[in-house]
Parts: sequence; C-alpha cells; structure tokens
Amino acid sequence: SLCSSLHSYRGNGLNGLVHVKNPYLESMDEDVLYHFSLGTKTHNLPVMFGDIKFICVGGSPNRMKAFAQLMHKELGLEGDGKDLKDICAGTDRYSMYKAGPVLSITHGMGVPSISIMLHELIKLLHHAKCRDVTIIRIGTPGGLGIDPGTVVITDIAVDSFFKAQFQQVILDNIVIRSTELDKDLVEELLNCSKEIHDFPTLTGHTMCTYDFYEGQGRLDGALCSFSNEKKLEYLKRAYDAGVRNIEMESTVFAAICRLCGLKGRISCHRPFPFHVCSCIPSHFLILSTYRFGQLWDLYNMKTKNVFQT
Ligand code: R2B
Repeated sequence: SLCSSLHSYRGNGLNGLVHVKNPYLESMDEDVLYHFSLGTKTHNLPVMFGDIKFICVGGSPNRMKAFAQLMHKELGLEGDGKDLKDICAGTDRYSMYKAGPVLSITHGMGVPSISIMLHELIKLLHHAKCRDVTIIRIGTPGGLGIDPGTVVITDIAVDSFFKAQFQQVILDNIVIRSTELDKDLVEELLNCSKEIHDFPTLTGHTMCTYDFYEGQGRLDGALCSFSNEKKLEYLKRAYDAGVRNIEMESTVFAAICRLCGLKGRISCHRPFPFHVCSCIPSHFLILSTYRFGQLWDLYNMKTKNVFQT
C-alpha cells in the first residue's frame, strides 16, 4: 500500500541549540564533515546554515531536490528554484539543498547510511549555531495491513522484535538506545492531517529492519529460507504488535535524535527530550503553509502493497 512514515525530532539543547555529546569535539582544530564535503575550516557554517529551522531528510537525491524546489516555491523565494545547487556537490555520498530556512538532505538507504548522515548533520547544526530546528524524516516504507494511500505517522519506531529500541554497537559493546518519539508531536501531526482532505493518515508503529528482503519477509530476494505461511505469520504478529509500516532507518533516527535532545529535556522539564514548546507554531508552519499533503503525491510514493495481511 502507499504508506509513508514521518518521524520528527526537535533539536532542543540549551536555548534551543542543537547539541552534540562528544567531549573531544570542542578541542579539535578542525571538524571535517567528510560525507558532506564540508568543514569548519573550509566553510563558514554559521553563515551558510545559521538560519536553518526545518530539515527534511529522505532517501533519494531526486526526491529531496524536488522537496527543496517545492519549499522554494511555497516560500516565495526569488527565482524559480530550478537551479538549486547541491551543497554537497563535492561528494556523491549525500545531496543537500537549501531553500530559505529549509534544508533538504538525502540519507541513502538503511541504518548505517542515515546514521553517518545524522552524525554529520547534528555537528553541522552545532557548528552553525542553529536554534530550534525541527527535523522530519519522510520515507517510503511498505504498508502493513493498511489501505493504499495511507500515511503513517510514526508513534514509536520498533526493531524486528517489535521493541522500541535500537542496538548500537560501540566498539565491541552493544548499547540499547530508546526509540520513543514525542507523543504530543504525533498528535499535532495527526491534527494537521485532518485539515487536508483525501489524505488518509493514521498513527502506528514503524518497524525498522536491517535488510529489505529477508528482514522484511520478502519472497523475491536472492535468498529466501522461509515459507509464505511463515512470512504471513510474522507479519501478522507485527501487525498485532501495532506495526503499520516497515522501513530501514527509523530506529536509529529516533535514537540519535532523542539522545541529542536530552539536555533540553532537563532544562524544560518535558516528558520527552525533543519537545520544545516554542517549536510548535513552526511545526504547523511546515505542515500547513507548505501544503505538506501534496508532497506525498509529488514524491510519487504510490507503491505496491507487499504486506497486505
Ligand atoms: C524505504 O525504502 C528503501 C528501500 O527500498 C529504504 O530506505 C526504506 O526505508
């Protein structure tokens, strides 16, 4: 089914600053953001990115360029936006486009790819001294037992065992990180979707797998060691556990973003670390002013339902 997930994180360090949790970073003479082909000595990051308020991340370069062009148009910025330059042109790892306060970045496919991107993005926001940034991931997951055309707003990102956790291997240790998302924000997003007609939206868990084929129960990979019955039984269990779509990035996205907002939680005493009250109006801005619903059509997300139970 057509189904898309949307995960959000609001950077909320002290004073709305995004912050990093690496004691070594400040003492480094230079920070090279290798996979963006940007760096603190070679680029004036505060000038280039200091005004960023919204970040939208997604898998592919074409989609994220189209998103930036749409933002350009919707914001009424000068020019037609057709010639938006890829800020990461010095590398072909990721693509990045800027339209006023909106940054649109690719993350490739899978946990390792989005993880590298997020490390460098969060450092970039830190170096650029960005404040009150909202980050949204839009994706093209496979739907699970839902109607084609449905958008899923992720309430919790779960792993292949339906647990709200992400296992980060640090050196040779496994560290479990929480992947819970901001419940108030999920509610807000759902309310926004109600303002848009013909835009079926629901909330549900998004399951993140490490593999597109065997990990997601597909029968058409180069390897397949399970039966169709076994696949359906697993997907049924996933559905019963609350999973409504399946993709490959959500758990690490939630875990990293949650961790980088931790200090903000302490300072503002919110139940979830990446919720800042002052961000709420901005958030509605990106959903309604930018006619968020139309993005899904633009991105041609109508995919086949391979998970219908
Ligand atoms: C959705 O689509 C990609 C796999 O086709 C992957 O990035 C994901 O999460």
